[in-house]
Amino acid sequence: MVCKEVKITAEKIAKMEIRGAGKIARSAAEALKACTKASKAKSADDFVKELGEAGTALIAARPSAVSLPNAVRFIINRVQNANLSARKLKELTIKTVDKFIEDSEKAVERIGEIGARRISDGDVIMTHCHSAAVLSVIKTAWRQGKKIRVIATESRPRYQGHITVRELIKEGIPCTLIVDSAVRAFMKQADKVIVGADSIAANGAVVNKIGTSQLALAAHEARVLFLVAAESYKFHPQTLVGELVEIEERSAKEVANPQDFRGAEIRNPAFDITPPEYIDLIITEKGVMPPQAAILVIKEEFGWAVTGL
Ligand code: RUB
Repeated sequence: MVCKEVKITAEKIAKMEIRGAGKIARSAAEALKACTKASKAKSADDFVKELGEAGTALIAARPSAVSLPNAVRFIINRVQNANLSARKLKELTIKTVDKFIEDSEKAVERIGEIGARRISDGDVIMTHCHSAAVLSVIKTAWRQGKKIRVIATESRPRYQGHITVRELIKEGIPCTLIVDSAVRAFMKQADKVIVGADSIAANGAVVNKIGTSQLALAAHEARVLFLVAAESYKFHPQTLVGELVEIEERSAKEVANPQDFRGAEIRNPAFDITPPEYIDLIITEKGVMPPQAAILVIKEEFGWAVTGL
């Protein structure tokens, strides 16, 4: 039986009331903290079991964003490997969650600082969906006085592009909202494309909102730089041992009312994969790197022994 807080968070993640890879990870960590505070476990074994069950329920909520299992494992691995009493383990869990959240927020800020160095005065930046890491880069550059403009796709079917545009308007950044199918037509106006990531595989391929790979293709054709902004916990350790990133397929009802199209199949994959050949740079809190360096990040973050994860 998982605690109420975990159930509520898992449900909110599944329904996308909590969304965006970074936010999903931090909310899952918060849920583990709430679960720890509510735990009545008297023995260390019982507590670790409870935490494990909570982690499994959270991980099952959305499959494509590796930030979610990475966050859960970061916390549980530390607790599991500590030989402490239940009370001490609970204290350690809370501390580990707080550290994860603090580091994750700092990473977004640092990505903003590093990424902004790649933005020039006058740049037109195209983006897709809504990514906190991307907005950190754009806002930092703007706050540095760079006169930039943003072209944002609406990102059907859930219109996360609207969230991006509202955030840009609030900041006073000039922006243009376009339909997803206008990407190629507007690419000529762009100097750079910056997108976020839900998972980055060992070969440098990036899993992000459906349509990202079309932006990459159009950017490649128009010789526009294609950048990805992502924290290092969005790199996927199991891809090193051959695991494929599962692409989440969401309800057809998000696309259209199936009753109106009886006899037709309606598909709704939430993410797609952009191959490394179409990516110029990945901006992480640790620095800017080509996608081919993904394997080094995975090695540094998770070690080679990922099979036991
Ligand atoms: C969101 C999405 C974002 C990444 C990165 O998809 O694809 O680009 O999650 O976001 P969804 P962030 O809306 O389906 O969750 O930089 O905020 O972690």
